Amino acid sequence: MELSSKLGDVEDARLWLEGSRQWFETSLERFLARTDLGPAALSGAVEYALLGGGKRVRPAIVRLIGGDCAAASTLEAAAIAVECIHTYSLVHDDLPCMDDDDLRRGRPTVHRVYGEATAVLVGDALQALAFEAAGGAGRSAAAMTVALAQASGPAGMVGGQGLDLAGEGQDLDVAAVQDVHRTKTAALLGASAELGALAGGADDDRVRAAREFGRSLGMCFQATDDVLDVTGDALTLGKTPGKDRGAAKGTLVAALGLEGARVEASRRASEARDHANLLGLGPLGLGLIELLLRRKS
Ligand code: GRG
Repeated sequence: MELSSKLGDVEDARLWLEGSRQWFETSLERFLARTDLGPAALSGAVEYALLGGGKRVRPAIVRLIGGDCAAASTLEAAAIAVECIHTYSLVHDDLPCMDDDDLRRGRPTVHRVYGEATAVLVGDALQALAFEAAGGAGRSAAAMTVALAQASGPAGMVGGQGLDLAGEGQDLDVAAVQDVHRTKTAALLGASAELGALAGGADDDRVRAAREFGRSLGMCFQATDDVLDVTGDALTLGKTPGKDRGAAKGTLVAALGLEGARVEASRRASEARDHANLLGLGPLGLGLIELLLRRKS
Protein backbone atom coordinates (compact mmCIF):
# COMPACT_ATOMS: atom_id res chain seq x y z
CA MET A 1 0.00 0.00 0.00
CA GLU A 2 1.37 3.43 -0.97
CA LEU A 3 2.08 5.72 2.00
CA SER A 4 0.04 8.66 0.61
CA SER A 5 -3.07 6.56 -0.01
CA LYS A 6 -2.62 5.00 3.45
CA LEU A 7 -2.53 8.47 5.05
CA GLY A 8 -5.64 9.44 3.07
CA ASP A 9 -7.43 6.33 4.33
CA VAL A 10 -6.46 7.14 7.91
CA GLU A 11 -7.85 10.68 7.61
CA ASP A 12 -11.06 9.35 6.05
CA ALA A 13 -11.32 6.82 8.86
CA ARG A 14 -10.83 9.58 11.44
CA LEU A 15 -13.73 11.57 9.94
CA TRP A 16 -15.85 8.44 9.69
CA LEU A 17 -15.12 7.55 13.34
CA GLU A 18 -16.21 11.04 14.40
CA GLY A 19 -19.46 10.64 12.40
CA SER A 20 -19.91 7.26 13.99
CA ARG A 21 -19.39 8.72 17.45
CA GLN A 22 -22.11 11.33 16.79
CA TRP A 23 -24.48 8.65 15.46
CA PHE A 24 -23.87 6.62 18.60
CA GLU A 25 -24.33 9.53 21.04
CA THR A 26 -27.74 10.29 19.46
CA SER A 27 -28.77 6.62 19.61
CA LEU A 28 -27.67 6.38 23.22
CA GLU A 29 -29.59 9.48 24.25
CA ARG A 30 -32.72 8.05 22.63
CA PHE A 31 -32.20 4.73 24.45
CA LEU A 32 -31.69 6.46 27.80
CA ALA A 33 -34.78 8.65 27.31
CA ARG A 34 -37.01 5.60 26.85
CA THR A 35 -35.38 3.41 29.53
CA ASP A 36 -36.10 3.35 33.26
CA LEU A 37 -32.72 3.94 34.92
CA GLY A 38 -34.04 3.48 38.45
CA PRO A 39 -33.88 5.81 41.44
CA ALA A 40 -32.32 9.26 40.93
CA ALA A 41 -29.25 8.42 43.03
CA LEU A 42 -28.40 5.60 40.63
CA SER A 43 -29.65 7.03 37.33
CA GLY A 44 -27.45 10.14 37.65
CA ALA A 45 -24.39 7.97 38.18
CA VAL A 46 -25.30 5.66 35.27
CA GLU A 47 -25.63 8.69 32.98
CA TYR A 48 -22.35 10.12 34.27
CA ALA A 49 -20.61 6.87 33.35
CA LEU A 50 -22.27 6.43 29.94
CA LEU A 51 -22.28 10.00 28.70
CA GLY A 52 -18.77 10.88 29.77
CA GLY A 53 -16.98 10.80 26.42
CA GLY A 54 -14.91 7.88 25.25
CA LYS A 55 -13.85 7.08 21.72
CA ARG A 56 -16.87 4.81 21.08
CA VAL A 57 -14.69 2.38 19.15
CA ARG A 58 -16.87 -0.66 19.84
CA PRO A 59 -20.09 0.92 18.49
CA ALA A 60 -18.05 2.03 15.45
CA ILE A 61 -17.00 -1.57 14.82
CA VAL A 62 -20.65 -2.67 15.04
CA ARG A 63 -21.49 -0.01 12.44
CA LEU A 64 -18.51 -0.78 10.23
CA ILE A 65 -19.58 -4.40 9.86
CA GLY A 66 -23.38 -4.11 9.96
CA GLY A 67 -23.99 -0.56 8.73
CA ASP A 68 -24.86 -1.30 5.12
CA CYS A 69 -27.41 -4.05 5.69
CA ALA A 70 -28.89 -3.75 9.19
CA ALA A 71 -32.14 -2.09 10.19
CA ALA A 72 -31.33 1.17 12.03
CA SER A 73 -32.95 0.10 15.30
CA THR A 74 -31.14 -3.28 15.30
CA LEU A 75 -27.78 -1.66 14.64
CA GLU A 76 -28.37 0.86 17.41
CA ALA A 77 -29.37 -1.86 19.87
CA ALA A 78 -26.18 -3.80 19.12
CA ALA A 79 -24.00 -0.71 19.50
CA ILE A 80 -25.63 0.26 22.81
CA ALA A 81 -25.25 -3.27 24.13
CA VAL A 82 -21.48 -3.46 23.52
CA GLU A 83 -20.81 0.05 24.81
CA CYS A 84 -22.81 -0.61 28.00
CA ILE A 85 -20.70 -3.71 28.68
CA HIS A 86 -17.50 -1.79 27.93
CA THR A 87 -18.49 1.13 30.18
CA TYR A 88 -19.42 -1.21 33.02
CA SER A 89 -16.00 -2.85 32.72
CA LEU A 90 -14.27 0.54 32.97
CA VAL A 91 -16.30 1.56 36.03
CA HIS A 92 -15.48 -1.71 37.83
CA ASP A 93 -11.88 -1.74 36.60
CA ASP A 94 -11.32 1.68 38.22
CA LEU A 95 -12.59 0.58 41.66
CA PRO A 96 -10.14 0.57 44.58
CA CYS A 97 -10.33 -3.25 44.75
CA MET A 98 -9.26 -3.46 41.08
CA ASP A 99 -7.00 -0.87 39.42
CA ASP A 100 -7.86 1.91 41.86
CA ASP A 101 -7.92 4.84 39.47
CA ASP A 102 -9.06 8.44 39.90
CA LEU A 103 -9.22 9.49 36.27
CA ARG A 104 -11.22 8.09 33.35
CA ARG A 105 -12.19 9.72 30.06
CA GLY A 106 -10.61 12.91 31.36
CA ARG A 107 -12.86 13.13 34.44
CA PRO A 108 -12.94 11.76 37.99
CA THR A 109 -13.91 8.08 38.02
CA VAL A 110 -17.46 7.09 39.00
CA HIS A 111 -16.49 5.91 42.49
CA ARG A 112 -14.62 9.18 43.14
CA VAL A 113 -17.79 11.16 42.40
CA TYR A 114 -20.55 8.83 43.69
CA GLY A 115 -18.77 6.49 46.11
CA GLU A 116 -17.70 2.89 45.80
CA ALA A 117 -21.01 1.19 46.51
CA THR A 118 -22.80 3.24 43.86
CA ALA A 119 -20.01 2.55 41.35
CA VAL A 120 -20.48 -1.21 41.87
CA LEU A 121 -24.22 -0.77 41.27
CA VAL A 122 -23.56 1.37 38.17
CA GLY A 123 -21.52 -1.49 36.68
CA ASP A 124 -24.26 -3.97 37.55
CA ALA A 125 -26.93 -1.71 36.07
CA LEU A 126 -24.95 -1.18 32.85
CA GLN A 127 -24.51 -4.91 32.43
CA ALA A 128 -28.27 -5.43 32.74
CA LEU A 129 -28.93 -2.52 30.34
CA ALA A 130 -26.61 -4.15 27.80
CA PHE A 131 -28.71 -7.29 27.78
CA GLU A 132 -31.94 -5.26 27.74
CA ALA A 133 -30.64 -3.58 24.56
CA ALA A 134 -29.44 -6.81 22.94
CA GLY A 135 -32.74 -8.50 23.84
CA GLY A 136 -34.57 -5.82 21.85
CA ALA A 137 -32.50 -6.33 18.71
CA GLY A 138 -35.23 -7.85 16.52
CA ARG A 139 -34.64 -11.22 14.88
CA SER A 140 -30.99 -11.40 15.91
CA ALA A 141 -31.69 -10.72 19.60
CA ALA A 142 -31.09 -14.27 20.85
CA ALA A 143 -27.82 -14.76 18.94
CA MET A 144 -26.57 -11.34 20.02
CA THR A 145 -27.40 -12.04 23.66
CA VAL A 146 -25.44 -15.31 23.64
CA ALA A 147 -22.46 -13.76 21.82
CA LEU A 148 -22.35 -10.85 24.25
CA ALA A 149 -22.64 -13.10 27.31
CA GLN A 150 -19.81 -15.35 26.09
CA ALA A 151 -17.51 -12.46 25.25
CA SER A 152 -18.11 -10.56 28.48
CA GLY A 153 -18.43 -13.44 30.94
CA PRO A 154 -16.00 -15.85 32.63
CA ALA A 155 -14.62 -17.19 29.33
CA GLY A 156 -14.13 -13.64 28.08
CA MET A 157 -13.73 -10.21 29.65
CA VAL A 158 -14.40 -11.06 33.30
CA GLY A 159 -12.14 -14.13 33.06
CA GLY A 160 -9.45 -11.93 31.50
CA GLN A 161 -9.71 -9.46 34.34
CA GLY A 162 -9.26 -12.40 36.72
CA LEU A 163 -6.14 -13.53 34.85
CA ASP A 164 -4.84 -9.97 34.85
CA LEU A 165 -5.25 -9.61 38.62
CA ALA A 166 -3.76 -13.05 39.30
CA GLY A 167 -0.76 -12.16 37.12
CA GLU A 168 0.21 -9.03 39.04
CA GLY A 169 3.85 -9.25 40.14
CA GLN A 170 4.25 -12.59 38.32
CA ASP A 171 6.65 -11.77 35.46
CA LEU A 172 4.28 -13.19 32.79
CA ASP A 173 5.69 -14.48 29.50
CA VAL A 174 4.31 -13.33 26.15
CA ALA A 175 1.86 -16.23 25.84
CA ALA A 176 0.40 -15.52 29.29
CA VAL A 177 0.09 -11.79 28.53
CA GLN A 178 -1.65 -12.61 25.26
CA ASP A 179 -4.10 -14.85 27.11
CA VAL A 180 -5.05 -11.83 29.20
CA HIS A 181 -5.39 -9.63 26.11
CA ARG A 182 -7.44 -12.21 24.22
CA THR A 183 -9.98 -12.52 27.01
CA LYS A 184 -9.93 -9.12 28.72
CA THR A 185 -10.04 -6.92 25.61
CA ALA A 186 -10.17 -8.78 22.28
CA ALA A 187 -13.23 -10.89 23.15
CA LEU A 188 -15.45 -7.80 23.41
CA LEU A 189 -14.07 -6.22 20.23
CA GLY A 190 -14.69 -9.58 18.54
CA ALA A 191 -18.26 -9.52 19.85
CA SER A 192 -18.70 -5.96 18.56
CA ALA A 193 -17.90 -7.11 15.03
CA GLU A 194 -20.00 -10.25 15.54
CA LEU A 195 -23.04 -8.25 16.69
CA GLY A 196 -22.60 -5.96 13.68
CA ALA A 197 -22.65 -8.98 11.38
CA LEU A 198 -25.68 -10.46 13.17
CA ALA A 199 -27.49 -7.12 12.96
CA GLY A 200 -26.89 -7.16 9.21
CA GLY A 201 -28.31 -10.69 8.87
CA ALA A 202 -24.96 -12.21 7.82
CA ASP A 203 -24.60 -15.98 7.38
CA ASP A 204 -22.59 -18.11 9.84
CA ASP A 205 -19.34 -17.89 7.85
CA ARG A 206 -19.44 -14.12 7.72
CA VAL A 207 -20.36 -13.87 11.41
CA ARG A 208 -17.30 -16.02 12.22
CA ALA A 209 -15.06 -13.98 9.93
CA ALA A 210 -16.30 -10.74 11.51
CA ARG A 211 -15.57 -12.10 14.99
CA GLU A 212 -11.99 -13.00 13.94
CA PHE A 213 -11.50 -9.52 12.48
CA GLY A 214 -12.69 -7.91 15.73
CA ARG A 215 -10.47 -10.16 17.82
CA SER A 216 -7.34 -9.32 15.82
CA LEU A 217 -8.19 -5.64 16.04
CA GLY A 218 -8.71 -6.12 19.78
CA MET A 219 -5.25 -7.69 20.19
CA CYS A 220 -3.77 -4.75 18.29
CA PHE A 221 -5.81 -2.32 20.41
CA GLN A 222 -4.59 -3.78 23.72
CA ALA A 223 -0.97 -4.01 22.52
CA THR A 224 -1.18 -0.30 21.71
CA ASP A 225 -2.78 0.30 25.12
CA ASP A 226 0.24 -1.33 26.79
CA VAL A 227 2.55 0.95 24.79
CA LEU A 228 0.50 4.07 25.60
CA ASP A 229 0.57 3.22 29.31
CA VAL A 230 4.34 3.80 29.07
CA THR A 231 4.55 6.58 26.47
CA GLY A 232 1.29 8.53 27.00
CA ASP A 233 0.42 11.47 29.25
CA ALA A 234 -2.70 11.86 31.41
CA LEU A 235 -4.07 14.85 29.46
CA THR A 236 -4.03 13.03 26.12
CA LEU A 237 -4.97 9.61 27.49
CA GLY A 238 -7.76 10.87 29.77
CA LYS A 239 -6.62 8.25 32.28
CA THR A 240 -3.59 7.78 34.49
CA PRO A 241 -0.50 6.52 32.62
CA GLY A 242 2.06 4.21 34.25
CA LYS A 243 -0.61 2.19 36.07
CA ASP A 244 0.59 -1.13 34.64
CA ARG A 245 4.11 -0.70 35.91
CA GLY A 246 2.90 0.66 39.24
CA ALA A 247 0.79 -2.47 39.76
CA ALA A 248 3.55 -4.77 38.40
CA LYS A 249 1.15 -5.97 35.68
CA GLY A 250 2.13 -8.48 33.05
CA THR A 251 2.14 -6.39 29.87
CA LEU A 252 3.60 -6.74 26.41
CA VAL A 253 6.06 -3.98 27.26
CA ALA A 254 7.22 -5.91 30.33
CA ALA A 255 7.48 -9.15 28.30
CA LEU A 256 8.94 -7.81 25.04
CA GLY A 257 10.21 -4.28 25.72
CA LEU A 258 8.70 -1.13 24.23
CA GLU A 259 9.88 -1.79 20.68
CA GLY A 260 8.83 -5.44 20.86
CA ALA A 261 5.34 -4.39 21.98
CA ARG A 262 5.13 -1.97 19.04
CA VAL A 263 6.15 -4.71 16.63
CA GLU A 264 3.50 -6.99 18.12
CA ALA A 265 0.84 -4.27 17.71
CA SER A 266 1.84 -3.95 14.02
CA ARG A 267 1.72 -7.72 13.56
CA ARG A 268 -1.82 -7.81 14.95
CA ALA A 269 -2.80 -4.89 12.72
CA SER A 270 -1.57 -6.86 9.72
CA GLU A 271 -3.60 -9.88 10.88
CA ALA A 272 -6.67 -7.61 11.18
CA ARG A 273 -5.99 -6.32 7.62
CA ASP A 274 -6.10 -9.88 6.28
CA HIS A 275 -9.48 -10.43 7.94
CA ALA A 276 -10.72 -7.03 6.73
CA ASN A 277 -9.79 -7.96 3.16
CA LEU A 278 -11.62 -11.28 3.46
CA LEU A 279 -14.69 -9.38 4.66
CA GLY A 280 -14.33 -6.83 1.86
CA LEU A 281 -14.22 -3.87 4.25
CA GLY A 282 -12.32 -1.74 1.73
CA PRO A 283 -10.23 1.40 2.41
CA LEU A 284 -12.40 2.44 5.37
CA GLY A 285 -11.74 -0.83 7.21
CA LEU A 286 -8.02 -0.61 6.48
CA GLY A 287 -7.92 3.07 7.48
CA LEU A 288 -9.64 2.30 10.76
CA ILE A 289 -7.09 -0.40 11.61
CA GLU A 290 -4.25 2.03 10.89
CA LEU A 291 -5.93 4.77 12.91
CA LEU A 292 -6.32 2.51 15.95
CA LEU A 293 -2.72 1.34 15.59
CA ARG A 294 -1.47 4.95 15.58
CA ARG A 295 -3.84 6.25 18.27
CA LYS A 296 -2.51 8.39 21.11
CA SER A 297 -5.51 8.06 23.43
C1 GRG B 1 -16.88 -7.90 37.73
C2 GRG B 1 -16.05 -6.59 39.74
C3 GRG B 1 -15.97 -6.91 38.30
C4 GRG B 1 -15.07 -6.27 37.56
C5 GRG B 1 -14.92 -6.51 36.16
C6 GRG B 1 -14.40 -6.90 33.55
C7 GRG B 1 -13.62 -5.88 34.23
C8 GRG B 1 -13.86 -5.61 35.64
C9 GRG B 1 -12.70 -5.19 33.61
C10 GRG B 1 -12.48 -5.38 32.16
C11 GRG B 1 -11.13 -5.19 31.76
C12 GRG B 1 -10.80 -3.92 31.09
C13 GRG B 1 -11.15 -2.60 31.69
C14 GRG B 1 -10.11 -4.01 29.97
C15 GRG B 1 -9.48 -2.85 29.33
C16 GRG B 1 -9.81 -2.76 27.91
C17 GRG B 1 -9.43 -1.40 27.40
C18 GRG B 1 -8.28 -1.28 26.50
C19 GRG B 1 -10.15 -0.34 27.77
C20 GRG B 1 -10.00 1.04 27.22
O1 GRG B 1 -10.86 1.12 26.10
P1 GRG B 1 -10.98 2.45 25.24
O2 GRG B 1 -9.61 3.02 24.99
O3 GRG B 1 -11.75 3.42 26.26
O4 GRG B 1 -11.82 2.17 24.05
P2 GRG B 1 -12.76 4.62 25.95
O5 GRG B 1 -12.75 5.44 27.21
O6 GRG B 1 -12.27 5.37 24.77
O7 GRG B 1 -14.09 3.99 25.71
